[in-house]
Amino acid sequence: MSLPNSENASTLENAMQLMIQTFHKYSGNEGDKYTLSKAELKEMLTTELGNYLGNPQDKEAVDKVMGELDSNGDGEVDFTEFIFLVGALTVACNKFFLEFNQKPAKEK
Ligand SMILES: [Ca+2]
Ligand SMILES: [Ca+2]
Repeated sequence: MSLPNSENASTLENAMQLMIQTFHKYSGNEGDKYTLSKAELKEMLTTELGNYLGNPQDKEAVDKVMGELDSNGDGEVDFTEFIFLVGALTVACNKFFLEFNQKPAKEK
């Protein structure tokens, strides 16, 4: 598979490339280069998703996210597991967006 260069890429293709780049920005910090350890996951959640998730400073919150994402139980979050999180959050955002737009204008 060859990635198109970003000048020609569509908006969605750009978004996909950004998801890949974002994952690898954090996954390469320690241990396996291609998976997120708990510390890497925490940094990614705090830095990239702080606006949506709040700051997951307490260890339990990170443990919970890790437990939910780590479907193969290896204690690390791989790219497939990461995309599941992004997909689930995107679905939640879309619902919020639809509800927001369905409200009568005066309630906005
Ligand atoms: Ca890693
Ligand atoms: Ca895993």
